[in-house]
Amino acid sequence: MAVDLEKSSQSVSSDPAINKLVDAARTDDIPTVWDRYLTQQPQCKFGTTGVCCRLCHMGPCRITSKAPVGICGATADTIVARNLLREIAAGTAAHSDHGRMLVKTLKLVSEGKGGEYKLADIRRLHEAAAFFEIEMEGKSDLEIAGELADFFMEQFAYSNEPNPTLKLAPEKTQAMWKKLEIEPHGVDSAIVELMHRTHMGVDHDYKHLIMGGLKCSLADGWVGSMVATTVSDILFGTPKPIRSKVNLGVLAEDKVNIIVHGHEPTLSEMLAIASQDPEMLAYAKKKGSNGINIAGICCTANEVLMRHGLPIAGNFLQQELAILTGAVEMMIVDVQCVMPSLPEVTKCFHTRLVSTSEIAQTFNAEQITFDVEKGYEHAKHLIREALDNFANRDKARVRIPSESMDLVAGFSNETIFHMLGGRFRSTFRPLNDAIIDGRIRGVVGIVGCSNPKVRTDDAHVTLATELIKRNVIVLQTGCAAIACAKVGLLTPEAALEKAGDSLREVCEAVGIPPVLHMGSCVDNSRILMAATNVLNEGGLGQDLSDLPVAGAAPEWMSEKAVAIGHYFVASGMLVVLGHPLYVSGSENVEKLLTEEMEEITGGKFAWEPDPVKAADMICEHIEKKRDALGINQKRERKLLDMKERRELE
Ligand code: SF4
Ligand code: MSK
Repeated sequence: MAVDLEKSSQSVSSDPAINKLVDAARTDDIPTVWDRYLTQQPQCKFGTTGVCCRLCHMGPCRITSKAPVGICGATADTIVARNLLREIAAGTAAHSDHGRMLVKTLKLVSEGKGGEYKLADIRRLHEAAAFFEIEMEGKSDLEIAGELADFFMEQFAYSNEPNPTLKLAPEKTQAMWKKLEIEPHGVDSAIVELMHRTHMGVDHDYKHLIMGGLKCSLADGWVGSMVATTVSDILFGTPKPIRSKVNLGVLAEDKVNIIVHGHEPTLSEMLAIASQDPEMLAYAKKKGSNGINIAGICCTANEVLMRHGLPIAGNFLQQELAILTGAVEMMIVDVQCVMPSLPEVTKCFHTRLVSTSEIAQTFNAEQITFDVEKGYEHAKHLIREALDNFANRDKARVRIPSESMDLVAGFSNETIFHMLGGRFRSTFRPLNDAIIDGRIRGVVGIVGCSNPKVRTDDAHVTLATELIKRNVIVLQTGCAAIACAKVGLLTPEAALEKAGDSLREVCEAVGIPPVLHMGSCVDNSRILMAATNVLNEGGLGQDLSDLPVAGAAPEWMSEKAVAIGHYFVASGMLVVLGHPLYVSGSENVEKLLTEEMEEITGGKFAWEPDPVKAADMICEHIEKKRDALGINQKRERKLLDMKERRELE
C-alpha cells in the first residue's frame, strides 16, 4: 500500500533489516533511496499522468484544460500512448540485449573461445535445437550449439517471417496475434519500429499505437527473454530445487563479502566457481578471512541462487543498505537496476565498487571490461582484490542485521514437469487435475521490483499470502520472489502452513511448494511457458486467455516491468499492477488498457494498491474463468457406458 513517509511515522518497510539500516543511514547522514524519494515530492502530475511530451524541440508540451493539444496538435491520447510505447521499447531492449550477450557467449563456447564456460545442460541444448528444427544428425554438441547460437542471433534482426520462437505459444494464441497483426519480425526491428512510430509526426492513433506496443512487448517475452532463459540454462544449467538463505543477515562478519548485482549471469557464474577454488580459499585464509562469501542483489542474485544456491543479500531497494552494513569488501555490478547513487554510499565505507559491463559505467566506480574468454581469470582477480580489501574493513562500523531466512528456489518448468510426473512420465497432469477439480483455484505470477512509493515488501508478501490462503498457487521471479523469501514464503514448510487446505493437500501429495521461485526477470518467460504447459496438458481450454491465471506486480518500478505487463496482456492474461501506468491523462488509453483490451487479446490491465483487494480482484477473475470453462459446476461421478467411453477415446 502507498505510504506517505512525510506525514506518517510508518517505517519504510515490513522488513526490520531494512528499517534498521535506513535509520542508521539517517543517523550517519547518508541519504538512501527513501530520502531522495522525499526530496522529489510532490512528483510532477504531468509526468505521472503521462501528458508531458518532449518528443520534439517545438516542445516540451503539457496537456492542460487550457492547452488540450501540443504545439503540433498532438492530443493527450497520442502523447500518453507514445510515452507508454517508449517505455515498452526500453524494457524490451534491456531484456533482449541481456539475451544477446548470452547468445554471444554461447557462440564463443561453440568455437572453443569460451574460456571456462561450457555447455552445462546438453539435454536442454538438444531440446531447443529439436524444437527449432536444427539438424543434429552427425553433429557434435558444440556444432549444434553454434548453429543454435546463430539461429538465436537471427531472432534480433528483421525477417520477412514472424519470429519462430512465437511458436512456443499455444496455437490459438499465435492465431490471435496473427489476426491482430502484432507478431514481431525481429526484436531489434520491433524496438526500432516503436521508436519510429513514436517520433514526432508519425503514428497518432492511440489504438494503433498501443497495438504496436503489444507487438514490441511480444518481442520481449516470447523472443528476447525466451532466448535469454534458454541460453542461460544451456550454459549454466537448468535450475533444480536448491536451498539457500536470504536477507542482509547472510553477510558474514568473519568472511570477505562480495556482492554481485545486476542481471547478466556470465561473470557471477565464474565468481561462484572461483570462490570455491582452493587457490582462492588459501588466499582468503592468508588474509584472515574464514572464506569467501558471495551474495547477490536483484536478478544476478536470482541467477546464482537458482544454479549455485548462493545466498541473496536483498532485492532492488537493499543495494545501498548492503554497503551500509560496513561488511562488504566489493560490490560487482553489470547492467540494469544499479543505482547511480552507489558511489556516494561506497565512499563512506571501504567497499570497492566495480562495474563490469562495457555498456554500463558508473561515475566514480572502477571499471573492468569483462571478457568471456578470460572470465575465470577476471573472477579470480576480483576475488583477490576483495580479499586484499578485507584488511580495510572497520570492524567498529560493521552492523550486519541479524535477519536471514531459509528458502528453496530453482523451479524451472523442466523441474516442475519432473516433480509432477514422478519417475516415469514428465507431465503437468496432476496440476491440471487439481485445477479442474478445484483443489487449486488457479495460478498467479507475482513478479517485479520494489519501489519507495510502496511500503517495501509489504504488498508482495500480503498478496502472495492472501492468494495461497485462497488455494491459488503462486509463481515468482525477480525482486518479488526475494521479498516473499525474506518472510519464509519460499520455505515449503512455512508456506504450506499458510496455504489453504486443498492447496496444501495437493502440494504435499505432489511434492511442490505453494510459492515457486522461477528465476530472474527474463525468466518471466518461464511463467509464460508454465501457463502454456498447463494449457497443452489439456482440459483447461484452448487459449491462454481461457486459463484461470493472472499476473501481478504490486511494487513495480522499471520500464522492463512495463514491457512484461504488456506481453502478459498481449498473451491473454489479466495483469494487476500495484500502481498505475502513467496513462491516467488519457481516458481513452486507460479504458483501452483496462477494459476494451479484454475483447481484443483476452487480457487486460487493472490497478489496485491494496494487496488484499488485489487478491479479491484476481480471485474474482479466476472464478470467472473457471465458470467459463465449466469446471465450477459440481460434477457428479458417473459411470460411463461403453458407447460414451468410445466417444471419449
Ligand atoms: Fe509538443 Fe508535438 Fe513536439 Fe510533443 S511532438 S513536444 S506535443 S510539439
Ligand atoms: S531486478 S527489474 S528491480 S524485479 Fe530484475 Fe528487481 Fe525489477 Fe530490477
